[in-house]
Amino acid sequence: MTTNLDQFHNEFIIQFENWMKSYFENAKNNNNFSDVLLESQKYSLLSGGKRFRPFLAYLVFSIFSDDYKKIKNLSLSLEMIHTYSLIHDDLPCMDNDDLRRGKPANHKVFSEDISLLAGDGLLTDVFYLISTDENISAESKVDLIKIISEKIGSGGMVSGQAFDMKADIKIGFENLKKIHTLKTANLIQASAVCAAIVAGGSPSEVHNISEFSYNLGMAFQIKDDLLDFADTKQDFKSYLNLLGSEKTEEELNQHSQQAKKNLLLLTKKNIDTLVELIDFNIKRIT
Ligand code: GRG
Repeated sequence: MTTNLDQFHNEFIIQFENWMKSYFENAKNNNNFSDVLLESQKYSLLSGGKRFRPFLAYLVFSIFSDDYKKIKNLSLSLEMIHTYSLIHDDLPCMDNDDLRRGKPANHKVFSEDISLLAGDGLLTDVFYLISTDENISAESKVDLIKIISEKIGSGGMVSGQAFDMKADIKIGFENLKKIHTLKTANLIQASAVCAAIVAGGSPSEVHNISEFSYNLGMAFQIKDDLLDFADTKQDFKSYLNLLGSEKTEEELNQHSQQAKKNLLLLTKKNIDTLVELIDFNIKRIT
């Protein structure tokens, strides 16, 4: 059976692939772009991710507006930030992973220097894309730049990674929750909040979307822990290790239920796809 969520996903994928294509065409026409840098960025951006963050932005936007060109640059930016974080996360000085999505990690195909620069470029280009977006207001641009830099910068995702790198076996639940919040929930929350702002949501709507997406972001990471555990069973920086499987499932359900309650506070009627996304996360297998 095709669900509402499937329909939105099909529409989104078509739009997103077109947006990505035009992004790369523009980049290729810029003589200052290094070919190998662009190839390295392309390799990771086009290597089969779920596109969860831009899809969430698309769904949030859709409850307010259908003028999707307004979230083109935001959607690309969210996937570029996610991709930069994965390229850097796989580097030998970080998690030292040879594989990503079943394929050689970026630094295994290109070299460490190019991978590092590919990530730096993706992150920096986000701020160019947003600040030069002709479809959104100057006020929204400033809001987006503020939210994104706050959520993924030194007080956000980057410190989440630093805490993660320095964590030891005595980590404790509260510290792990903080790492999960900063490393994962923050970007998911920024994706939804920025989409609501671009769509013209009121301050109270943006607030509800923020609460919803924090809970969805935590549920996403807890589900990730459950999937990783099924794979490797050995990471001490995992809810499974600290809480056991029953309590971890409970945490997943609690955050998912709370996310649904946050959505119900929105006066918008068409929230079903976001509710379906919460359920999709609970059941996903990758
Ligand atoms: C500044 C050196 C430096 C690093 C940046 C690397 C980093 C900060 C942060 C790491 C962020 C990270 C790897 C978080 C984990 C989040 C997570 C659950 C990733 C997997 O996301 P999915 O499942 O992946 O959406 P796909 O493959 O579907 O795109």
